[in-house]
Amino acid sequence: MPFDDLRSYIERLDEEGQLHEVDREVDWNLELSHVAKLNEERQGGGMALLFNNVKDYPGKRVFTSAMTARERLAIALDMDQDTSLMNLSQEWVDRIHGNLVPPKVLDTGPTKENILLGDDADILKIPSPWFYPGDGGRYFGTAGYLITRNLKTGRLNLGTYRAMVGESQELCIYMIKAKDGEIDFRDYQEAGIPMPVAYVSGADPTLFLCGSTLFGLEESEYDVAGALRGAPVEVVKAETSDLLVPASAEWVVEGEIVPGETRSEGPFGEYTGHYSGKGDEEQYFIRVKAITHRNDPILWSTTVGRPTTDTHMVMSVNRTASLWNDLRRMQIPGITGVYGPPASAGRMLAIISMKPMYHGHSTQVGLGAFASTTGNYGLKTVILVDDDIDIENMDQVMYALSFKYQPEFGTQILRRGRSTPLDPSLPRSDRFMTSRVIIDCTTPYEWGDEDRPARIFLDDDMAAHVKENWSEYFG
Ligand SMILES: Cc1cc2nc3c(=O)[nH]c(=O)nc-3n(C[C@H](O)[C@H](O)[C@H](O)COP(=O)(O)O)c2cc1C
Ligand SMILES: [Mn+2]
Repeated sequence: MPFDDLRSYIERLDEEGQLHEVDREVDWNLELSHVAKLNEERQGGGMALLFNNVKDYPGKRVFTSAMTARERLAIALDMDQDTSLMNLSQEWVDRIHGNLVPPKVLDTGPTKENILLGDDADILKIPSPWFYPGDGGRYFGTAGYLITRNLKTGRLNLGTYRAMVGESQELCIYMIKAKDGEIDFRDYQEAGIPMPVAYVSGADPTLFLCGSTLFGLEESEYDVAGALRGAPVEVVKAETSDLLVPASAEWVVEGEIVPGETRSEGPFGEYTGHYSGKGDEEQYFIRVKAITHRNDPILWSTTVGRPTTDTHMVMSVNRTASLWNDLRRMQIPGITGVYGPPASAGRMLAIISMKPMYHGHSTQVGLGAFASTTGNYGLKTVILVDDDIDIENMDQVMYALSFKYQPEFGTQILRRGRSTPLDPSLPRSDRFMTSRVIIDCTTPYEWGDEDRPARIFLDDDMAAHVKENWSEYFG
């Protein structure tokens, strides 16, 4: 059963023993984020946390650490809690491949329980945390998403872009160049009109999962989320525009981004484990016109920062899924597994297992990954292994790199690919392009039997005999 809202997800986590409520007062200034982060860094990803008592904000709660354990991601996707990350991605692909479910428009919903307009729409009323000491401000938007409408096609986009609290009615948005929201804004800039936007925190978790996934420019995350959750997303019209927002959203900040207007944004402790920017970067910002929220609202936050955070886990699952889906659409045969591990935020490095079937097949898979919608953006390393390697097991991947990889013919370097401006391996002033490498650990298809290494297997009969008599050897 899909979740109707953030609360039903939190309730389910509680039933499964995955939730801890923090009743002690915590300061939104560093303390809350540090409790969350140190909790997340415990073995197994800690617990999901519901902060019930945030300094200066009685009655307003903050939810963190939702996805740092695989079990909680599985619950969000209504899957068995033992499912591995790669298998969650595989299920994701199966649910959305060739399937779109448009949202259902309702007359009203819980998000309209409180409507703040004009000067009342003050973002300082939201208990946004200050995360890391070098950050440039408090961040309302971490586990949320910006909703925009394409001026020409009418398509609604949900994009997870961080949002920093500026003045009481200004919310700065870090929308990296050529993200869908930024491309939408180009048409408004050309027409010289403001772009209506809504920033959402706290609804069905699949919406956040989709907001941070790279789909095609034409695709609406609402339609994909409908397919992923197996039911239409319920939405209502925004107060100040014709945008549609989740009917159950805990918080919605509405307003507009005005062409030509920017504010300084950041730095922010990012998922690369480094600060992005030095506080000297100008970004677009929302002129806030309205805020709607539920009674006793819950702000959904994530710590971002060094691995492993929600960002790494979520992007591991959704980037693996979208890369796998892209490769499936390319109809490249023989791919048996795709995995972007959490330590790479699922996106800087991908491991792909395959059965080479023809000359040049493994090169095709490597190039296909880099040319795909997902891999084209920021993917730097593709490791290819034979299908007998369990690619979620890093010991096995290290084994393949050690024994099956030959640097001379296993390495192909590519140049001038699209990079992310957050990549700390590039100089800060020049981060839009990156080099790439295919590390091919598969046994070359063209090798004949003479050259192929013979793998060791146990003798089946003897192994069965030993297992049968196990206790006699070890009893
Ligand atoms: C927690 C989290 C925070 C993110 N913050 C940003 C951000 O500040 N700016 C950005 O451009 N992308 C950010 N991303 C990545 C985008 O969400 C991702 O590229 C997504 O595809 C954007 O949506 P779009 O493809 O519709 O543009 C973030 C992802 C996560 C999981
Ligand atoms: Mn999009």
